[in-house]
Amino acid sequence: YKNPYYAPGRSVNVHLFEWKWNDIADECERFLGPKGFGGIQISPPNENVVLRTYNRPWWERYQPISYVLVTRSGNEQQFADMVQRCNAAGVRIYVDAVINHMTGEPPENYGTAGNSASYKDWSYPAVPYSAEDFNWPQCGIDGMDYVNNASRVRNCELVGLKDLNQGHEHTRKRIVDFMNKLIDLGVAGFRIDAAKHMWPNDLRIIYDRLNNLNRAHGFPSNARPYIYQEVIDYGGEAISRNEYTPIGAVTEFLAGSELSNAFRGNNQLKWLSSWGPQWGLLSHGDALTFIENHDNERGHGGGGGILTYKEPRQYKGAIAFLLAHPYGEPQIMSSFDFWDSETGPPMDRDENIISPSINSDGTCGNGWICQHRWRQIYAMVGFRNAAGTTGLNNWWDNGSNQIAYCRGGNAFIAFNNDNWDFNQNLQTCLPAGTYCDVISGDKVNNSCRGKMVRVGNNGFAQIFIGANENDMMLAIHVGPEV
Ligand code: LM2
Ligand code: CA
Repeated sequence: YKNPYYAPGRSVNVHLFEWKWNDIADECERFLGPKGFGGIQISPPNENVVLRTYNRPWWERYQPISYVLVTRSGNEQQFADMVQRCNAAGVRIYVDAVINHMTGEPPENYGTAGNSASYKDWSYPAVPYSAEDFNWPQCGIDGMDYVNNASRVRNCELVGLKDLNQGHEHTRKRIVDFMNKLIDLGVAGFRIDAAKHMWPNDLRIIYDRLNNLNRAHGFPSNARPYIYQEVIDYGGEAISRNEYTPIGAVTEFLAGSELSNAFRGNNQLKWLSSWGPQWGLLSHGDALTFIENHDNERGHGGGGGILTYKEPRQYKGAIAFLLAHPYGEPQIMSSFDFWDSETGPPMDRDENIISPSINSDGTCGNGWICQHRWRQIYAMVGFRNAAGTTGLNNWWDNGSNQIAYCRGGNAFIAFNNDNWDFNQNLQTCLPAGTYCDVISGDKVNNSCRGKMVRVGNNGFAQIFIGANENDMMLAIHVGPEV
């Protein structure tokens, strides 16, 4: 369950938060495929409650009404078409699976596929679920439970959301059928939402009943779905992320908090020479790493202090480090613009999600940030693919915030987070030649719009990153520039 089954030569999972299936299919063909991306995390595809009262917040999608594949992102046929086209473009799809709970206290009780539910009767007829499928007696999770009561965290309601009993066979069967339907449609795996709120043993039974990945979509035989479980664990709670690593990969929230801290200048970059498990992070094969997710970029999920697109210079630095370093299976966020923490995606008067527009410079409009289309970010996907499975070598630092390292003999990166220029003659580990820095500019028609770096016969090159440059990093690698 820990292999994302990326197509050969690809890496990096991008969360296309609240995107529509048709737009994702287009994006796979016109951008993500050509740029070497490995996969996409999509928003929950199953029917969710419609919260018109709150002006359709993004979080309505974390309140399931049924497992019918109709949401504001599209219907089942559009979903199937997306998976087909993305897999054909070499890009995998991972589903955000909301299986811990159903809806919360209603103002409204109907869903995006037109089905209704009755919260007060514990009734979700379109699944169907009734009272016996939920944990009983009803209870709520309070703050102290996280510190000292693992059973309540798992058996009581998370923010009042009706809590499913995954130990109950009928419930389990509905969940397994839902997930297997998605696997048969060609998805490569799942983000398990709120995994901390479910018993690892129940989850293991569910995972073991999942089908192998669909060979008709290009997966090898006997391939198990990639499973990354969302467990927020900064330490000090009754439930540890280590309870979940025996059954699948786990989201490593410490990666984002530590790198945000360092690239904000609150910790020297030189210490990153030991980045990975020595920092208290999960072992490499267990970790899904990221800077921010859809919760903590907007202060939900206990978030705060995490770098986001709103602080672009430090943010791009942190992402470049995450993608350049061999540790972990990295994911990046692709957001819509927001000014408060509840607002949903850009929508028209009929509450349909508005598609991102693509500007002539390749960036997005219509309220979409599309971090994955920022040159400094997609260039680092190319860097990671060029680096492949090589390790980290030739670490250099200046004793504070200027660092550099190689990935085998394929790639070299340098960072300057000091307030003076970086100007050093360094070993790049690359074959002699002239390279185009992928951070400062694309290579267009064989001409480099960014900085040129001349690597001599001994592998050394003069590396310069001015303190006032737009970006704090410089990256060069063998192979194609994209
Ligand atoms: C998650 N991971 O464990 C998701 O990443 C996170 O986005 C979800 O919360 C959460 N778990 C449940 O799937 C979001 C959002 C909450 C929101 C819930 C449900 O962060 O604020 O809660 O989705 O939509 C909302 C209200 C809350 C209310 C609740 C139930 O904000 O005040 O609680 O609905 O009505 C009374
Ligand atoms: Ca639960």
